Amino acid sequence: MRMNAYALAAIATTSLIAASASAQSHDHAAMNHGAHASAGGQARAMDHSAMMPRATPGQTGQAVIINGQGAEIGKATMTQGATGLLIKVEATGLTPGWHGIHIHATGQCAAPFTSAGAHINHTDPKTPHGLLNAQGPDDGDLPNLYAAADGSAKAEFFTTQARISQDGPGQWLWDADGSALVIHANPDDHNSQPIGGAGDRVACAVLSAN
Ligand SMILES: [Cu+2]
Repeated sequence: MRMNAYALAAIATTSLIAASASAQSHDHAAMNHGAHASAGGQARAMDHSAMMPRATPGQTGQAVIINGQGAEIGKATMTQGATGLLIKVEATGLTPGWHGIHIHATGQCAAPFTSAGAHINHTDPKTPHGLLNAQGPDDGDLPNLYAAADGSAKAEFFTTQARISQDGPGQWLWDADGSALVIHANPDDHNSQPIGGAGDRVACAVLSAN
């Protein structure tokens, strides 16, 4: 009997609260929203400063893209954002279709561009290649670049794993030996090792302070 009485009392109390909340739902919603937004904003700001360094946005850089014969076929324009780097690619003379494009570790573009080294990947332990790899990606990974039937390609990429500013998130591309943006012959499957089956290096741009 006592258990039942307590249970009934608990239900009655719950119902009362529910009814009260329902009757004042409009005011409560407004109050909760304001409180939530304030607390949420503070929490996000704290998470950012604790987990991800922010860059001062606005710094820019340009790089010339050359093909395997050393001819200029386009340019890459980099703009630093607070949380990552925007890379705008404009190129011509590519074979139509998808092409893997990555940031490589060394700022040297001597054909066949092996001089550009492997992908920037300075995390410890190093992560495998692939934006869609369960253990990846590595820091140099980007989505594929698409060249139209006339061989021209225009795209913007944004990566949080690289920067041109001295401080900020990701690898600093303008370090002592620079870095390189490399376009491959084939699309990157974003998963397999070491470069997602992207094949030969067909174009390259030296990334360094200018
Ligand atoms: Cu590559």
